[in-house]
Amino acid sequence: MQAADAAGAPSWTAFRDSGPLAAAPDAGPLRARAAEDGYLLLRGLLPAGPVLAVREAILGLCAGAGWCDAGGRVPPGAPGPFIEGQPEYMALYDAIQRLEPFHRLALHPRLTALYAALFGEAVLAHPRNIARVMFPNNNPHATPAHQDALHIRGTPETWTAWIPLGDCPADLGGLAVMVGSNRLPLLDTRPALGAGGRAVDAEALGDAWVAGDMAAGDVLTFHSHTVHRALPNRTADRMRLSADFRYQPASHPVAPDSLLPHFARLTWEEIYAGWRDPSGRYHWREVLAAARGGGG
Ligand SMILES: O=C(O)CCC(=O)C(=O)O
Repeated sequence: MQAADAAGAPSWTAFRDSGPLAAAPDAGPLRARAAEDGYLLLRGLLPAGPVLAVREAILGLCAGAGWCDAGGRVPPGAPGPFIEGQPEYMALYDAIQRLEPFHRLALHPRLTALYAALFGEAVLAHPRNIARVMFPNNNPHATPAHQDALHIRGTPETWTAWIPLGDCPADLGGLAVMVGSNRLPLLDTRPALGAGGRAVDAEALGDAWVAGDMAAGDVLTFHSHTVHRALPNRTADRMRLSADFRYQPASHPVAPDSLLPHFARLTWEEIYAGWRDPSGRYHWREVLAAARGGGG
């Protein structure tokens, strides 16, 4: 158990690793764990290579803007910290959204196989892929406690994959999840600082937080009603990079904006313009057509 602290981070116990369940041929125990805990921590689900390739590409953009060096270390006097919504952040974020390896990572066969096992049917990977660049000492702007269903709508049976882009010790600002909160209804929210801009009253929910160190290739996935929040990035000079990808059963309703680029500042045509390999573009169209009986 970690002690609660002045930065407002909750006390937490360690994640339960469900990696062995994901590797088993029978999906029953994996589904039972997902239904019970509302989250799955899957160590080494992804090979580190493609995760680190996305990290390197994003850090290249950040280094080009002078925010940090190519290793993610913020030098004294560097511009920032910047947060989502600020013009400097959004200009760099547009460049992240154009990165082919970033979008391709969301379609990694180990991710789609995981959700096929969890759902027992065809998987719709939302293309609205999210990246986060969290500066050091961002405490007031660490993502507040929330349920993704508020933003996703469509079907509650949507699961988020939170993937640290590089090794992510808890002190770098990992994610904390409230065990079993997937069984809660959609909760009231209030305006708050940090990604998403709204928070639930987490203190009223108890202290069943789990969190911990994660490594490149680890995946934390959770149900759209599962309450989660970021821990503060307590490091003096390290960027925390992560990705959020979402998946749902293909036969369930989908909100139209889940099929748009995150923040909808660019079109898919603009995002795809520089891609070397055209496969994977508009991947959701075929999945939705098949799920709704229209064929490929
Ligand atoms: O990475 C973060 O700080 C926030 C991730 C998250 O909670 C989300 O996108 O829903």
